Amino acid sequence: MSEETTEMTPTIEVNYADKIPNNVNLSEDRRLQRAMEKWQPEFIDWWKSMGPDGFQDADVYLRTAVGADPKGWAVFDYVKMPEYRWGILLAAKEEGRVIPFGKHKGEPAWQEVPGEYRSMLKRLIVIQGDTEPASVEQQRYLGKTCPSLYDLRNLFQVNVEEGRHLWAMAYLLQKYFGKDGREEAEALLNRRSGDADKPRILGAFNEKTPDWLSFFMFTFFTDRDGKMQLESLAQSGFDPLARTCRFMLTEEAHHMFVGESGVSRVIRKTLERMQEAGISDPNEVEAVRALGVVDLPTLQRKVNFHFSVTLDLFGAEVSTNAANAFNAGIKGRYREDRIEDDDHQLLNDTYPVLRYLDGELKVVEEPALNAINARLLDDYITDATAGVKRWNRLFEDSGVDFQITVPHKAFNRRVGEFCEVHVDPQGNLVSAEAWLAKRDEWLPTQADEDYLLSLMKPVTEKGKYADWIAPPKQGIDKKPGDFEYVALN
Ligand code: BYC
Ligand code: FE
Ligand code: FE
Repeated sequence: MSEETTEMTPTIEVNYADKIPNNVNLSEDRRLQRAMEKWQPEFIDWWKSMGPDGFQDADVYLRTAVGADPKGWAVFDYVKMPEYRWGILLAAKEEGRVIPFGKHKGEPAWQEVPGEYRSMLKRLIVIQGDTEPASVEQQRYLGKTCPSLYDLRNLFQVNVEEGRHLWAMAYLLQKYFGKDGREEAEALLNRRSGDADKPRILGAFNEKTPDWLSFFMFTFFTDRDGKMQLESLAQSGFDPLARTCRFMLTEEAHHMFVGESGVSRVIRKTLERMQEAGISDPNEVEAVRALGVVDLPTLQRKVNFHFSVTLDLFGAEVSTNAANAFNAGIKGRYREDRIEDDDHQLLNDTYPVLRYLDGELKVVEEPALNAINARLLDDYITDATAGVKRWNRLFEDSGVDFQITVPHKAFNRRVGEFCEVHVDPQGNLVSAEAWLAKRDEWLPTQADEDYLLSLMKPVTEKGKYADWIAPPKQGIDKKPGDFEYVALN
């Protein structure tokens, strides 16, 4: 498996001489520059108090985006995280770009915020921006139990890039939304993941990420929502948003790589130990746990949890918010520019949506505009399922009869069409009692979590890995196995 690459390679000329690295001519916009320079120390305060706990002085082998060469936009070097060159990076402007969908389709893309869509646009940018620091907060304590320096470095790479994604949204708010944009940019630094009084906006971003398997599942499943949402926003008729998201997508690929390869390594280690011990039945959980590796039923429950919680991030399947955003040309569909079988306005189209109606789950043709979220959700499920299939190849020839499955889309939902009903992972409606009776088979239990936490012993020796996870097949930046990815001072 190699790192996912996106086809959109940005051309950037980054000005690293400025206090804030940027490719948006920041020094020519004094008002914005002042606003960003005021926000910067507040961001650093937030980073130091809510970012990775305990590693702020460590030298971390990180990549930073530089230069204009499309193939070589990243340089790797040792950096102390608070000194990371966060900045404002947009993908290159496409001359003559037009709005690709909705009722303004074909009109020149907006370079300024269209007044009538101001509040809608601001809301979407705020929601996107809110997830970025939230994930850093959720992952704050993971460094203390890292399975290796390689993994520690990947965690921190993801964290600094989510920090940069926050910068990206703070830039849009401060440049294009005046005083209330500046207030929203501050509020992004003031909400806290999981806080009862000032929680992050979306559900999944208030959950805990207490162990490394959760981290890998999160980056595989939840960062993939980031990919889908950013791809949709990258189509926006509001050009600065489109260009910002396009650049963010180049960073997102690495996050999903960390998740996919992380879970793969967990599976490989479990299979290796099971084979050595002569265990072929995945349901011999106690025997497998005695080997000090993650048992496969627990892995499946983790998949069920992270998948279903992430599906909630798509909002209601049938949504007028989403219809309005599409019609306005603000938020498109997944890779709208590659959809060839409709007119990108959808006034007369329908889309099949699974709904809960008259006591049953059934597919209903809905007006396509109202089904924008449902379609993105389906696209997400396709994308995530392909990744799960790659995991399942690991079981072939292992002698262990097991396959990971993603649960039905109605399973364990809190938002949208299925939030009121109880559905099993196969998609059958069940009673509340039946659901509760099976809950511990389907979703991680406290005992599962306790077991996972018992495995989380830090390994910080160069080239060494915790016993529950296989080493990666390749180093980062082609570094050898014993490379010191993080120098703990
Ligand atoms: N939790 O019509 P509805 C990422 C609210 S991940 C709480 O159902 P809509 C990342 C909704 O706000 C990508 N509330 O949904 C990953 C609305 O409230 P108001 C993040 C929710 O608006 C890993 C009401 O319910 N980016 O980048 O069509 C690490 C009815 O709304 C939830 C985005 O999401 C929920 N789950 O769609 C780091 C893109 N769902 O306004 C980063 C921007 C819905 O009536 N956001 N509600 O008070 C959007 O496009 C949309 O806001 C949503 C919701 C897709 C989230
Ligand atoms: Fe992000
Ligand atoms: Fe991400």
